[in-house]
Amino acid sequence: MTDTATTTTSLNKFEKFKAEKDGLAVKGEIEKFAALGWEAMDETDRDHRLKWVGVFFRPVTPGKFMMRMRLPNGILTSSQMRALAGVVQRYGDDGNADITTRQNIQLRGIRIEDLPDIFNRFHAVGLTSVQSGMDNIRNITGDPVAGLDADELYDTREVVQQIQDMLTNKGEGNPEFTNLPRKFNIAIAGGRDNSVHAEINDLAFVPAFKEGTGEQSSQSPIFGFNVLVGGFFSAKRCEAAIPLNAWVSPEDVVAVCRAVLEVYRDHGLRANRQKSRLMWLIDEWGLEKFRQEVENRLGTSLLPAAPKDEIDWEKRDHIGVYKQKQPGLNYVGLHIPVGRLYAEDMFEIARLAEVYGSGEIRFTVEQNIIIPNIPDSRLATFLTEPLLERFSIDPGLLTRSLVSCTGSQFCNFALIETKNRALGIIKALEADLILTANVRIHWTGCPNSCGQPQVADIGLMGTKTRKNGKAVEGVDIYMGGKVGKDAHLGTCVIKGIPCEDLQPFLQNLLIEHFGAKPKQEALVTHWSIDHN
Ligand code: SRM
Ligand code: SF4
Repeated sequence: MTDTATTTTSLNKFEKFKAEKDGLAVKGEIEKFAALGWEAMDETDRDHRLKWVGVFFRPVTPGKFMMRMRLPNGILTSSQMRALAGVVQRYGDDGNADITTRQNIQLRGIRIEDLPDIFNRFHAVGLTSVQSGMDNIRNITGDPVAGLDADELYDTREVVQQIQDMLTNKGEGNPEFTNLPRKFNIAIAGGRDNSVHAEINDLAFVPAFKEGTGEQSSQSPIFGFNVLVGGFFSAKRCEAAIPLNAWVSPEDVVAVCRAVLEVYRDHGLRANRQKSRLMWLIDEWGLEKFRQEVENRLGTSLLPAAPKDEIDWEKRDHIGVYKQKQPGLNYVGLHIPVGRLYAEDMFEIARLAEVYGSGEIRFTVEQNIIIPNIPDSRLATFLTEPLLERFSIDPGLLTRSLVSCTGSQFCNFALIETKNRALGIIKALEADLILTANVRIHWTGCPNSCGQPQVADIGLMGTKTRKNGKAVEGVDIYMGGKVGKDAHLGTCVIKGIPCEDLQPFLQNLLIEHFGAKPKQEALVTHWSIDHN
């Protein structure tokens, strides 16, 4: 395989349809599609190119599309939340929304005939869903408590917005970056606890101080970021990002993103989609050549990395009430079970953010919500709001850290149902066990790993297995994922546990490895990690 895209004859079907017509071209055809209806549309436009404007055909619910937004740094306003709620509301029982593992939101039940109106509504409140799927750059994550946290090293909000503006032409769509070899993930960490899972992104920036040199040598250390590259999960291979040996000042982050993306766009491997993520190019070239090409695009040398980064805290989950750096103000993290919201919840969250806070709402990569800027004087009343009975500030120790991907309810890749099953099993485990610390359990419906089982204490990856000679839904179990300081990926420790046996299996795992105690001795079973 050579550096560049392969010849037309050997193009795979995705490269072929991208070469025939750029994905973003569908932006000008939305009225036409709305008039045609989903059944009469060209299939490639419907099933693939619409993802360039964030609209996903769902084979599981044909005619009811999903829309994936872009929310830089996971931040939105109450009017934006109301606009999203209004869209979901019109679909009755089909309408709902999910907060995603990239601090983002997806809406469900969308009808193609409503798209022109939906896009107008988004435009009116400054929302965009452009370039959020297929071979584009995903939602850019930033510190969820940026600008609120007294201990933060850098407020990531502005730079995340600048990167999105550059890559998407301020949300209108940017053809420069609509034909990447594959998806691409970017994260910027601003605090000491790596709230964004920097290590699982194709490109990540982590806080690091550099000693001044030359005339600056007498000055105090200068703030900037060490750059990580090549982190990704896929069904075939999962890798943590590796250091590029580069330190960049905050003003240079946007230019470095552009340079890395240009190198990936122009040289990333395109023949085999299983090998198209950035790390495969770094493997083929070696890190030195990749770094050199980034420098060529930048038109200047990169400084070597600072000797150490500043990620030295355990990861926080931001659930509960916390003082902000602004005196007299608080941010409150609400737990949203598996990230699922309905229209009435979304309207209510918007109302609470306006009445008690400044109207701002934030999402975390754990699929939860933060409402910032609540004055001390209003906090007590806020905490009595009925919505907090469902979206708790103090959930059970397993519920608190539960994360789940979409699963078979809406995703055709799924090998198992995830969200409802995850909630049911966690509830039963919490009823049977006394826990002393939270245990991070992540569910993902297939090896694509959208639910990030490799970062969890216990990761559950959907699979098909056999029980009593019959094919049944099961999970492969991952353990050892570490987040925050010294983050590293967990690995698969046991394969093919049938979902119907999972609750006793997890119960034993929690007792043996996480200090849980059964409420009744009789509940202890003899499943263990050695079982196979
Ligand atoms: Fe994902 C494909 C859902 C985060 C790795 N992912 C999909 C699709 C679009 C498949 C499809 O068309 O049905 C899923 C849509 C299902 C649906 O209807 O909701 C889907 N991915 C999600 C979300 C919603 C999971 C969630 O419940 O939160 C997350 C949306 C994030 C966002 O707002 O953009 C989501 N996906 C991730 C992550 C986690 C992350 O970014 O931290 C990963 C692993 C990290 C990575 O990509 O390196 C991830 N998704 C994948 C992959 C494997 C990529 C690969 O290189 O092979 C696929 C399959 C693909 O792209 O072909 C995939
Ligand atoms: Fe769908 Fe698999 Fe991603 Fe879950 S992990 S959302 S099942 S592609």
